[in-house]
Amino acid sequence: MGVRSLMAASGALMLSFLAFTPLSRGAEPQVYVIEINKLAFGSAPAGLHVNDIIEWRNSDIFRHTATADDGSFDIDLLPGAKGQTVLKRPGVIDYTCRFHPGMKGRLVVGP
Ligand SMILES: [Cu+2]
Repeated sequence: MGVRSLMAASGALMLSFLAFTPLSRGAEPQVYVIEINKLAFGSAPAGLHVNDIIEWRNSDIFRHTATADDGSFDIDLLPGAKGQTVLKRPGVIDYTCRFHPGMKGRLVVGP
């Protein structure tokens, strides 16, 4: 590999790095609410980005958790309680309730 193609490769690498840097979005973090009720998570919001916030609200009569499969969050909510998660990195995060394994959801977080 010559110097020229090496420089082109590193330039492309830098561009893809910049494209995936959260600062490149230039938007303020948004807060999205996911309501939990009747033993189910409300639908996950679309268009999530790094630094956005999920506010979990337990409107059910049961205690629930929002527990990420990758360990990135574990929110424990008594009936009527709410809690927040900051999305730290891009990717797909599947989550469940530790008390009710049939409760499932998925967050898709863009850069
Ligand atoms: Cu539950």
